[in-house]
Amino acid sequence: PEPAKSAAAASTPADTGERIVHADAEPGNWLSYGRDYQEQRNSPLTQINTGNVSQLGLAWSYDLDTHRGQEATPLVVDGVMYTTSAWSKVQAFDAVSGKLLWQFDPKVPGATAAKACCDVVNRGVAYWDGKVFVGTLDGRLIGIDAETGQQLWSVVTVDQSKDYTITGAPRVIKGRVIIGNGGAEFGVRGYITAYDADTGKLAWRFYTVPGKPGEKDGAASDDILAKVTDTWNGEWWKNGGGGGTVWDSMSYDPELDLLYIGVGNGSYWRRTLRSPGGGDNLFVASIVAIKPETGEYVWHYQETPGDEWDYTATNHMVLADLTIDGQPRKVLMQAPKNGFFYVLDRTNGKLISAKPYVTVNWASGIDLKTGKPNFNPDADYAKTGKTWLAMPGALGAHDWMPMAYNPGTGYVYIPMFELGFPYLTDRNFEPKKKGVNLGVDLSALNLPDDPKVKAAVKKTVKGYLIAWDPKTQKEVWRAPNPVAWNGGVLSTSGGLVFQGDGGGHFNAYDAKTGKKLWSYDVQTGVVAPPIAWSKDGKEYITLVAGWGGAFPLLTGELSWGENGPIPNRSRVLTFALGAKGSLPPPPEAVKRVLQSPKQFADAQTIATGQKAYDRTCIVCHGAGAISGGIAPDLRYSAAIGNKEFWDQVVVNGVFASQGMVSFKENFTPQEIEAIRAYVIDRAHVATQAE
Ligand code: PQQ
Repeated sequence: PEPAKSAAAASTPADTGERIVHADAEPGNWLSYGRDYQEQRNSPLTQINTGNVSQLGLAWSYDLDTHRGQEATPLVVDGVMYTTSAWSKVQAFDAVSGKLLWQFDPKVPGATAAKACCDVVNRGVAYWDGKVFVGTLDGRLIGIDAETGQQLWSVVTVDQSKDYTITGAPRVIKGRVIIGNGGAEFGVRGYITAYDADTGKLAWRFYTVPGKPGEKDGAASDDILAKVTDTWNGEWWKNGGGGGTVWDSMSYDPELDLLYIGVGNGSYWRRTLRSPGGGDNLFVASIVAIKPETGEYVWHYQETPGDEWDYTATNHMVLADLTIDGQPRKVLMQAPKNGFFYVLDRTNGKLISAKPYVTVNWASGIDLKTGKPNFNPDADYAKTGKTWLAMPGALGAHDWMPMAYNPGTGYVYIPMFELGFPYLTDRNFEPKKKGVNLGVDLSALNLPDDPKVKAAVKKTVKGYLIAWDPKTQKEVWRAPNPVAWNGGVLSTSGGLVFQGDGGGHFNAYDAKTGKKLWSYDVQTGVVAPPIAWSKDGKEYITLVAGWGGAFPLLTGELSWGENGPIPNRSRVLTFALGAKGSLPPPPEAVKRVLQSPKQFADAQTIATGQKAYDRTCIVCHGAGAISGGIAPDLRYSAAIGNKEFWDQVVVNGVFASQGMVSFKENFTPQEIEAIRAYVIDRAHVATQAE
C-alpha cells in the first residue's frame, strides 16, 4: 500500500507525529531515523523478497562531493528522499529518478575535524511538518524548508569554545526537535536539548552528568543530578567534564510517552583521573528515560557502572512488545559496546535479561537481581597498573551501526565484531589543548613489526552479522563479514536482511537462515544502514555507501582489506527489481611511494616522537603511523623530509581548513621534530618490508 495521506495533508505538526506513530500504515515512506519511533528498522514491504531478491539491480546512483565516512539513514517522505553526507551536508532527491532537488551546505569550518574523535560524519536528518533538521559537526541545529532547501532557522546548541561536535540524527517528538552531541574523548559534559520545530526556540535541556556541586544549570536535570552527585568524587567538572555524551541513539514510546536516550562514556576514560575514589558516575554508560515535553527524568539503567573502557550505552535502542516466559513485556533492547545484549522493561528500566553476544572478559555476567555486572578485577587497569586486553574493546562489540528487529522472525540482527583493545594507564597524563584526552596510553594499539605476529593479531579481528533471539538470549545464525567494521542493518517483511560490508559489498540474507541471497559490488566500504521504501507500487532499497568512521581512523592497518586501505567512493545507491544500471569502473589504483628522507635523529628522539604521536596524532593518522586511508598516511607525505614544510603544517596549521589544525599548543618544538623523526622511522620500516 502507498502512503495514506498526501504531503499536503501532512502539514500540521500533530500529523507528522501521528504518521511516525502509525508508520506501518504508510510503508512506502521512511519518516524517521529508525523508520518508526520504536526504531525497529523493519520495513513492512514485501515486494522484494527471498524469492526474487536475486533480480535486484541498480536503479540510480549519485556521487557525493565528500570523501569521508558516510553514515546517513536517508528519509523518504512522499517520493522525496532527504539524506546527509560528511561535513553535515543535506541533500534532497527525487527518490524515484535520483535527480538532486537541492543540497544544503552548512559550511562547517574544516578545523572542526580536529574536535571529532571519529570522522566528520553525519547520520541523517529528521523530518517534521514540511521541514528537515540537521545537527552540524560544529554544533548547530538547523531547520530547513523541505521543499526549497532554504535555511529557516539555526541555533548553536553547544559551547563552541569546547570540543563538542554533532554527528547524530535529530528526532522530533510532539513538535520538539531533540539533539545531543559528542566530545567525551576530549573532555566535555554531555546533554541533550529540545527545540521548537517551528522556531528553534529552546524548550528544555537535560545534562547527563552533574556539574559542580551546588551550582544549578537551570535545566530539567537539576533535581535528579543533585541526587546522583554522590556517585562522583573529586573535581570531575574540571577534570574531563564528566562525559556522558548523547551522541547517537534515542527512541520513543508514544503510549508511555517516554523518550529513551543512550548515554556515552565517562570523560576522562580513566576513572582515577575524573573521579578519584571511584563511584558509579551516573549517568555515564546508562539508558535514561525522560518525558519528551519537559525533559523530566523518569528512570535510568546503568550498564557499565564507573565505566573506564569507553563502553558507551549510546548504541541503537529498539523497542518491541515480546512474550517472555509467557508474559507480554514492553521491552527496550540494546547491544552496547560492552558486549552484553540487554533486554529491559521499558516501563520502569528494570533488567529482564542480559547475555554476552560476543567474547566478553571484563565481567563474568550481569546479576539479574541487582542489574549490576560482576566485574573482573583485572579489567581495572588503573588499579593493576598493567595492560588490560579487553574484549570487547573501545569500539565495542557493536558501535553506532543500527541493528534491526524483525517482528516476523522475532530476531534482532546485529552488526557485531570481535576486536580487543589494550588499556594501559598513561602515567604522564596531562590534558592537552587539542585532540583527545583519555588518560589511557594508546601506544598499546601499535601492531608489532614482525609480519607473523602482526598476521596473528589481525586474525583475531573479525566481523559478523548475527541473528539474535532476544527471548532466549541466543544466537540463531551468523554470517561472516570480510572485515570487522561493517554497515548498519535493514530488515524487511519480505524475509530479508540487508547489510553493506566493509569489504565493499551490499548483501541480502535470508532473515530466517542467514543464507546470502544477493550481493552487489559497491566499490567502497559501507558503514551506513540501508532503507526500504516504495512509490507508485514499486519497492526500492537505498544505501549511502562510503568508508569511514572511528575504526579506519584510529586502528590504521587493522582496518585494511586484503589490498591495503579500503577506498572511499561516496555515493547514494538505489536498487529495484529488474533494474540494470551500473557503476562506472573504479579508477586504477595509483601506486603510492613511501618517502625515504635520511633519518636525522637518534633512537631516543624517535621514541619521544612516538610517545607524542601516540598521545594525539594516532586518533586520525592511525596506529603505528599507518593510516586506515581516511586521513593522510604520513609515511607518504613529502612534509616528513622537509622541516619547514612540516612546521608549516604542524605548527602553523596551513591545512587547518582540511582539519589539520596547528598543534603547537600540544607539543614543544623538540617534540614536533621528534614526531617527524618517528614518522621517517616508520616509513623506513615499511620500505624494508616491501
Ligand atoms: N563515532 C563513531 C563513528 O561514527 O564511526 C564511532 C564512535 C563515535 C565511537 O566509538 C565513540 O566512542 C564515539 N564517542 C563519542 C563521544 O564519546 O562523544 C562521539 C562519537 C561521534 O560523535 O561520532 C563516537
